[in-house]
Amino acid sequence: MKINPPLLLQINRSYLKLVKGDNFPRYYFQRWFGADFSHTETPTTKSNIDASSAVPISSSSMESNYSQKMAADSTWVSKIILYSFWQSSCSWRIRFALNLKGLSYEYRAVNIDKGEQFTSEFEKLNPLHYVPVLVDGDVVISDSYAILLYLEENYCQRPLLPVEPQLRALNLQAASIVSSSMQPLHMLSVLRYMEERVGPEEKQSWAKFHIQKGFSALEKLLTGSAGKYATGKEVYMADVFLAPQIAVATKRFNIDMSQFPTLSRIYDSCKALPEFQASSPERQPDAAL
Ligand SMILES: N[C@@H](CCC(=O)N[C@@H](CS)C(=O)NCC(=O)O)C(=O)O
Repeated sequence: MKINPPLLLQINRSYLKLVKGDNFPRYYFQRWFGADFSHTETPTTKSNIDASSAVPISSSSMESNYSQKMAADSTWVSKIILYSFWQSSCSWRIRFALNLKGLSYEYRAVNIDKGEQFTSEFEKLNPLHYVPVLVDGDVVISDSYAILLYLEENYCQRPLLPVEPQLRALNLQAASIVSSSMQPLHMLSVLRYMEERVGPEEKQSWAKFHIQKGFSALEKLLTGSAGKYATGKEVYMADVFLAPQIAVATKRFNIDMSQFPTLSRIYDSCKALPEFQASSPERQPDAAL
């Protein structure tokens, strides 16, 4: 049977519209064009919370080849805004994930060192006063784990979770160890609290203890599954959470990674990725170098 190509295209479009709803034009174009990682202006849209006026501290964006092509399409408007701080490892996870998925976004800097997370405008976005916050049209999400799952469900290009159940669970577990059992114990507000109540030395050894504990567990957990990346040949969610954590642990807390050979190998693989390099703190518009 001969199939008419325009008809095929139409069926494909209807199917995608069905499964992706309003995201169809963006989804369609993002599947077709690649991305690069230079900062320029990106159009934005309104959300229920007026995210555009939330923290107008400094604003830049990730623009890509495909988004320029998308901008030419009148139906497509970039929606993703990321509230981020250059040194925040939680924000770094999302910058890395967005780059891996080839999604352009507008970067809005929130200086958590200067307390900009406590403004009433930012509180509307995240009552917990933490970065990152991702705004995608009317959707506002303020936790890196939830953001990653949201991106995974709504932007299916370059999956960050494998299909195989065991490997999928392993990725979720590794990401959860980083985001629940490591980073919260050495975050800015916790260390400030400790410094005030206990002392500066204790603050550092407390952080180091919990980082080493987490890495020891992750080293054991991932040794059997790791290839180039944490769970094999492909970069997935475990890597997205692990690599920024290792970077922060070595730079800020002087953790010796030679005791964790598997994690070190995974980190080296991530460091070689342009998507990781572009997401690094020093490449962000608010980097104070
Ligand atoms: N569970 C949250 C944690 C977010 C978080 O701890 N963010 C840090 C930066 S990495 C922050 O905003 N800290 C501000 C503070 O401690 O006051 C996530 O994964 O997004």
